[in-house]
Amino acid sequence: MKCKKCGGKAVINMPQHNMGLCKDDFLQWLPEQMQKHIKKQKMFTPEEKILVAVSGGKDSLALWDMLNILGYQADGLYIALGIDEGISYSSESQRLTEKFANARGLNLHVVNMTADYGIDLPTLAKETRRGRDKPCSSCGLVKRHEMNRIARDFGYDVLATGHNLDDEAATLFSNTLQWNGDYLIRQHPVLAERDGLARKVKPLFRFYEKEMAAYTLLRGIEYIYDECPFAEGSTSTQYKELLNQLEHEHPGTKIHFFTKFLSAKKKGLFAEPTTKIVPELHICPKCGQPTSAHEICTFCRMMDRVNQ
Ligand code: Q46
Ligand code: ZN
Repeated sequence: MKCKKCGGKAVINMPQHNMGLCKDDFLQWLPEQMQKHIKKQKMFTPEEKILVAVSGGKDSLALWDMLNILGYQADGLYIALGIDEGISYSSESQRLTEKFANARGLNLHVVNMTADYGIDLPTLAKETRRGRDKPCSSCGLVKRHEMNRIARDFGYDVLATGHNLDDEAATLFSNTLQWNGDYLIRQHPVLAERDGLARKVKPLFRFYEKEMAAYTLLRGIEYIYDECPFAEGSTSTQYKELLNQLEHEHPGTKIHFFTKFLSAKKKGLFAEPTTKIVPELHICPKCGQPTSAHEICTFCRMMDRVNQ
């Protein structure tokens, strides 16, 4: 296959775009495309300070790399959850994230659950009995709380995460199967800032996982190959496999599914209903962060319970 731009040897075939590209053209094309979507979706401007949530995986490291190449002021945030039973998932992903940041002289914030809160995530989930065998619901809660806290305390304008098209399509698939109206209304690559919650953006929302893997490989970025051990057998992994089968038969399925959902929303398909779906927020008296819970926020209540 030939590169559509220069006629050289293509290293990646992207049937959904009806094009293949050589290494140099692909490494130029991807950040350019991302820049285009950042502008189009009004995610942030070059004057704004960005906090990138980095996990040590390919997507978040590639995102941080591209923002850096494009000249944005982007610092990283790594949350050490302490998932180290069996395989050293957390310590290895932290090592790779720090290596990446040091090699480029980038600023990285590290939150360490054990050092900062005295408990690692798997123990926290067990002790508070949130989620029967998987700590994912506590994990989501901790990550949201800590990302927002660091963004607020250090004055970042926007919080960026490395969700790619495969992640977004799988989430949309799940929300559609359950007709989860609240989530469908809120699913978007840009969530505006409100009531003390930082603006959240997903600059990779148009890119296939395959493209992100190719980017990190071609850029020589070292990342953690293993998935979090708790991701195994999750429904979102199953939905991704199903969508991959469809994509294989009908290239473009995922990108159409997600981008047409966004256009349908723009045309008013999921107009805000008259009843309040987005809950009112108030400030948690303990940590000062916004919450929809009564009085003390869920994060602080969870921490109180384990510290009792
Ligand atoms: S939620 Fe669950 Fe993930 Fe947290 S515990 Fe692992 S699989 S990392 S995105
Ligand atoms: Zn709180």
